[in-house]
Amino acid sequence: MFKTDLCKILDIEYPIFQGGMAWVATAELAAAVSEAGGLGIIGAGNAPPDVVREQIRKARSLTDKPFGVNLYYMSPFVEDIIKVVIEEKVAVLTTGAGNPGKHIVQLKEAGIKVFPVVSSVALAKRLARTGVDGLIAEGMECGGHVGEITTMALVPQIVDAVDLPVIAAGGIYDGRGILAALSLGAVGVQMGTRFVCATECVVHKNYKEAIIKAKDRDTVLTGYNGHYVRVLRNKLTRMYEELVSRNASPEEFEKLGVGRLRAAAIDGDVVMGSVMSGQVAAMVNKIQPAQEIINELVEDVEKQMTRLQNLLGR
Ligand code: TUI
Repeated sequence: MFKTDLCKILDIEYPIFQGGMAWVATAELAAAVSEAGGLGIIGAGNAPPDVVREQIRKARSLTDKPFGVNLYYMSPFVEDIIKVVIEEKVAVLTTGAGNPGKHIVQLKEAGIKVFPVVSSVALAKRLARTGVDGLIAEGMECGGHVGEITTMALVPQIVDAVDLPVIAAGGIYDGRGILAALSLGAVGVQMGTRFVCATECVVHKNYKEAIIKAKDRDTVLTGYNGHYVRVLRNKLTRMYEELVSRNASPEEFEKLGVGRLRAAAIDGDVVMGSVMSGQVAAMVNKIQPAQEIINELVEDVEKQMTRLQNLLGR
C-alpha cells in the first residue's frame, strides 16, 4: 500500500494533491479526486467570495472526504476568501502567487491545515517560521505561473532547508514521477495537468483536447516583469512574442493578457485563450475519471517500485 506521513496528517488515502487551478479546478473535480483517495482542491482564482463559498458547499455535498481550497494571492478578494474558508471550516488551504505569511496564525487558530506553494528556498525558509503545516515545492515544469527552478533541483533544496513535509509539484504525470519526487525527499505530489483531463473536470472540451494533442515542446513561457506563465503555444503566444520583440509597454502586455484564461477554460478559445498547461501535457493522451487516474497512479507506483527494487537484486 502506497502511503506516507502526509496521509496521516490529512486523513487521506494517497499522498496525491490535485492542483487548485483557477477556472479549472471546480467543486466537481475536487470532490472526485477526494472521493478517489487523493486531496481535491478547489481553485479560487479571481472568483468572488460568494462563488468560492458555493463551490465549497457543492464539494461538501459530493464528498464526505477532506478537500482543499487554493487561494490565489493576486486575487482582489484575498481577505474575504480567508474569511470564507475559516467560516466553512475547509480542511486544507493551499496558496499561490504570493506570500501568505500574515494569514497563517489566523488560519491555524481556525484549525485549517496550510500548505503554501513556493518556488524558491528563500520563501520556503521564511514560511517555515510561520507555523505552516507543509510546503508545496513547485518546479517550472508546471503550468500557469511558474518560478525559475526545475522540480528536480528545487525539491531536494527545500527538503534540506526546512523541517516540514514537502510536496513536489511540476512535471509529475505517473508512478515514475511520483517515485522520483519521493526519492528527492518529498512526502507527496501535486498534479495539475493530468487532472485537467479528468472526466469530472468541467473545463471546455477544447482545452482538454489541446492538452491531449500537445507534444513535448508545445508549452512556452510567456509573461513579463519576472512573472512567467507556462501555456500551450498558439496564436496568443505568437502575438505575445511579437510584443516582446518590439519591446512593448506593460500596458500592451496587460491588454493582451486580460481574460485569456477564462476564454480558454470556459469559452474553449484555444487559439486566442491562455491554455495553461505543464510540460507533461505530452504524456496526457486521454480523458478518464479521477478514480481511474488515481488507481493507475497507485498501480504504477507499485510496478515502478518493484523495478527499482530489482536493480538491487532483491
Ligand atoms: O499560483 C500558481 N500558479 C498559477 S495561479 C494562476 S491563476 C491566474 N492566472 C492568470 C489569470 C488569472 C488567474 C495560474 N497559475 N502557482 C503557485 C506558485 N506560487 N508558484 C510560485 C508561487 C509563488 C511565487 C511568489 C509563491 C509565492 C511568491 O511569493 C512572492 C513573495 O511575495 O515573496
